[in-house]
Amino acid sequence: MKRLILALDVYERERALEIAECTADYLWAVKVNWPLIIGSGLGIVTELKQVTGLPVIADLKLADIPNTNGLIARRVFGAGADYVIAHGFTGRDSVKAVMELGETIIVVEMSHPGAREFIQPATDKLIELTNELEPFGVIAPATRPERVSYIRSRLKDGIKILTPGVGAQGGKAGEVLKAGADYIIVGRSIYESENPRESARRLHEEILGV
Ligand code: NUP
Repeated sequence: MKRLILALDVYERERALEIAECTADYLWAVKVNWPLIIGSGLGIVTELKQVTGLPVIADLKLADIPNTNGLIARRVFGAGADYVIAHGFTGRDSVKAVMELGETIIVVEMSHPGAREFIQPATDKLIELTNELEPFGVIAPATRPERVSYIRSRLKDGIKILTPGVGAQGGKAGEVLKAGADYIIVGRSIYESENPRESARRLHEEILGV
């Protein structure tokens, strides 16, 4: 089973397409974030889908009023994104505006140290919101497997857990999958490595071994 998501945080179109193509065999999906969209334009979403045949997740972490969230999400889904990531802290109306347009992933806890300041104290409420709205999935921190277990224990069955933070941020694929993650999101450990295909293959093997 494929459970690896490539975080393609490069600016250049050519490089992005090259890395996506050579790692696609080991991926469940490709995630694009602001760096790639700013560097290459929204059309990269469509191109990545064509080149890899994989789902594309647009990690825009939308955090605006419902109207603006909707204006952005409409264009991004229109470009072919299969999933859009939105913050939950802006409230149900803002999240619903994205969910009305397509499959949504809600951030319930982030992976960096600063997430402890404001986001982690709100995680329980963000889980409640998620259980009420039933989106495709949530973002939870691979850097804190114990938090992934906690989030899993509170989240309704069927809602997927996607975890960034493996590799460059210190998280371990095996640990976070055992803690209850459905997918791991990996960027720098793949796209900055000398051989991205080999790095993706190794992570895929590790996933299969769990
Ligand atoms: O909490 C989060 N942490 C995180 O790293 C939520 C995210 N969406 N991400 C994203 O995952 C981050 O913006 C980057 O695109 C990717 C992790 O990349 P890397 O640390 O593996 O290079």
